[in-house]
Amino acid sequence: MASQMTVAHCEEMSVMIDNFTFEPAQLTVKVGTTVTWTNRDDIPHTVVSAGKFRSKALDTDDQYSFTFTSAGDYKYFCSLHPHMVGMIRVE
Ligand SMILES: [Cu+2]
Repeated sequence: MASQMTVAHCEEMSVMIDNFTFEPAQLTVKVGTTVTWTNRDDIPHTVVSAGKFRSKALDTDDQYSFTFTSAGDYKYFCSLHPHMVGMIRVE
């Protein structure tokens, strides 16, 4: 549908961590999608959603993947820099 916004229909999506920012900061995916975060910064970051998922500290070019199996809004942040926030909307 032309009027739809950034709804992703593929089953693998990527979020880049760059310059203390999750890019894109908000992502809408379908149930069953695997999202992979890649740290492009030269300092460590984490990807943490309270009670949902938690990565280890990601060094440069490290990746973390999580498969979303139920719908909802998954707010997440970097536990090392809590001002870094993002959200995955699963529908
Ligand atoms: Cu961080």
